[in-house]
Amino acid sequence: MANALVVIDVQNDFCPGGALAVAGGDEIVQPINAMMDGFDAVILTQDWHPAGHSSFASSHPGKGPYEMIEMPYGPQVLWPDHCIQGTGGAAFHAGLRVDADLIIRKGFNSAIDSYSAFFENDHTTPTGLEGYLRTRGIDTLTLVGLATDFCVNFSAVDAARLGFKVTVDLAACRGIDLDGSMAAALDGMKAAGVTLTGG
Ligand code: VGL
Ligand code: ZN
Repeated sequence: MANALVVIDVQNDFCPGGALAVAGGDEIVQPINAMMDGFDAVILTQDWHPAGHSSFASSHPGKGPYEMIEMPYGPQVLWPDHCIQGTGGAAFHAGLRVDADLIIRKGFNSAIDSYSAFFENDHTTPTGLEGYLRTRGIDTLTLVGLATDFCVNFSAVDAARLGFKVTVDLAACRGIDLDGSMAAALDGMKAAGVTLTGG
């Protein structure tokens, strides 16, 4: 069986100067590039929202960024407008190697957010990544990228639940940490059977 490096959302809007900047987000670019040759496959994910996406605070009059709302599929954090399809903010960091096997986009459905690379936030609608990995015989994943406590966390927990052997290399991740979300994410990943390294 084969392994893959899954690089989550290393995009300009999640790096310093971006719309939803993660502290130190750009520090992981070179370490991730250096890891890529050590895997059978490299997969990049790209957060890819239409303008007016339902996860944007600007789509909910009277609400501000980082407030919570109840969506049909559960609670949802409201974010600043970010990673709008085709904008510079949605582009990968200019230093990131993009000679990957697969680039998978997520969050393109206006009505639902998609933190995980595997399922939208209803935890049901698949992105297709599971099928891609299985048909390539990939059973072992290392996840890196942004943000540790949102898209990396949701992707890692889903992958473990699907039966993949999952490692998150925390040295090549950076987090947002909203109301204790970092500690909760680390606990949740451990409980799901994800191996955490580089912390
Ligand atoms: C992310 C918040 C909103 C992430 C994406 O990549 O972690 N976080 N959209
Ligand atoms: Zn997003």
